[in-house]
Order: sequence, then structure tokens, then C-alpha cells
Amino acid sequence: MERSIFPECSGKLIRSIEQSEAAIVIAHRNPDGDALYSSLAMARILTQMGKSVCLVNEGPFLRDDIKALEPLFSKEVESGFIARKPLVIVLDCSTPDRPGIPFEALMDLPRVVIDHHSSGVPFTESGMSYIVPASPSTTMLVDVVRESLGVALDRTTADYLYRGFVTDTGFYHFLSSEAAPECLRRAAAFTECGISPYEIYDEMHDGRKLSDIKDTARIIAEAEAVLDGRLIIAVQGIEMKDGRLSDGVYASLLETEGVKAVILIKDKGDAMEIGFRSKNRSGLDVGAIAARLGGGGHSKAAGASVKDMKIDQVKAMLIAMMEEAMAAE
Ligand SMILES: [Mn+2]
Repeated sequence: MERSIFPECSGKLIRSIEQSEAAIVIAHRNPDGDALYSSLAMARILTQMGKSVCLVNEGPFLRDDIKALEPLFSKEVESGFIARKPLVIVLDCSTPDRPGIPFEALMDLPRVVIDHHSSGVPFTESGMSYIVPASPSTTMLVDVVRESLGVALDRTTADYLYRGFVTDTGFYHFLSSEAAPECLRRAAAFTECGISPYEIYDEMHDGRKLSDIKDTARIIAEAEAVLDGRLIIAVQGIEMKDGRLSDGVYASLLETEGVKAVILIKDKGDAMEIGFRSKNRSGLDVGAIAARLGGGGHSKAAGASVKDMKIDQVKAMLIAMMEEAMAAE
């Protein structure tokens, strides 16, 4: 058989899910589509297996494409549910701080970690994680786990799994040649359940506010090219709310001639959030750069957050780090 990008899940992980009577499903705070849709898909699979499920996410549900999902998630787990000694399934998180405050009450429970980030630290016992950095989304890993559990794919699960996949691949844009054949075969199975890629694209992109689109344009208009145009730095001011502005900023600026990476700094008042994107051909691993700042992510898309620094200091630090990384490339 051809080698798969998806290794087999450990029998221990599968048995721990099969033997659990109740489960808590949690993904990272400040969630994106992959975090929430992998949670929803996992919860549905567990419910189909007859388990009680508590679906948790700290939020905030800021982005336009996920706002409507907020009522489906609890902000914390009731002590009565914790008393049932549920299995905790942590999705799309590379470090134990990513799930945020609700996770702190769950640290004594057994847990399974399913994730696709390239940097991180193991935070469960051996055999209880399924971590595949080659996977373009966590939902693809949930699909593998579903198969191992022998649960049939239905239209709703397929819809969730597809949405996480297209969120993290930018509708196939970031899909590597290595991952494409298997993932597109899985995506084909999702469409065979009756989902419509065209409708899902429109649903996930329509309905933006004109003011947000204008804010995106302002961020782009004020972006600066440095390091001979190889790096572009953009700033989202504190007055702009986060209505999925960053996708448009990255998409436009990464098309600039000669650019290797784009950094978007979001001024959050008490902290500066830094987003990194690099061109596929650049060879730059921005996940490693973000990890040096205490953040993480993937080689082409990553994020970090810094405190007690002014915007000009953050810019100077990032330019120095990127210059070093580009020299080593
Ligand atoms: Mn993800």
C-alpha cells in the first residue's frame, strides 16, 4: 500500500474513546473554523456512539465566519459532569495553555490530544495523542479517528469536517502536494454525503460588513515593505475590531512581487498579537520564529503575542528576527 500522511491512531487512544461513557471536547481559545468544526464533528461522532458530550470553548467568537456557532459551546464544564470522570478530548492545540481557562479545571482527567501544529509540547501520556503536522487541518485527523472508531460518515459530520479543512487550507490554496491526494479523496467523500462546496464557500465569505472591508483596505494601504521588499509589515490599530480582517490582508499582501513573508501586528491595548504568513516557496519556517516569542503554528502560518512593548519596538524586533531567518534560508 502507498504510504499515507496519516499514521495509524494508537489502539490505546481508540480504546480510551470507546470505553469512555462521557467526554468533554475542547479546542483552543479565540477559536477559528478548524478548532470549532473539529470540536463539533468530534462531539457528533461521540454522540452517535451513545456517549454524553460536553462541548466547551472559552471564545471569544470574534470572526464573522464562526459567530453563529457560539450558542453551541459552553464556557465552562459543570462540576456534576466532571464528577463523572469524563475523557477530555483536546483538539487543534499544540500546548496546554491554548484551551484557556476552562481546561484548568480538567487537568486531573485523562485526555486525548488531536492536533496538526508543527511546534508544541506533548501534554498527555504516551499513546494518547494523535499529532500529525502533515495534516492540513484538525478536521482531517478527526475523520481518521472516526474511521478507526468505525462510525459512519453522515451529512452533518461531513459538513463540519469539510468546513475545518477549507478554513485551514484557504479553500485548497495552502494544501501541500504531499497532503493533497489523500485529503481531496476524503473531501470527495464529504461531498458524496451531499454537501455543496459552492454553498459552503459563499456561506463562509458572505455577510461581511462594508466597514470591515474598508478597514482591511486601510491596513493594506498603510503596510510597509522592509528588507528590500522581502518582508511586509501591516498594523491593525486598536480602534479596528477583529471582523476577519486578517485573511484579506494576508491574501493581498502575499501577492506582492518579491515578498517572502507578511506580518500583521494587531494592537490589542494590553498586548500585541503578531500573525506571520510566509510564501510557500520561501523556505521560511515562521512557526519556528513564532515559537521563539512563545507562540506557535505551522511553517507557513503562525502567531505569537507580546506584552509591554510599543509598536515600534515590536517592529524593530521582528525585522531583526526575519532578517536573520532570511539570511539563514
Ligand atoms: Mn487548525
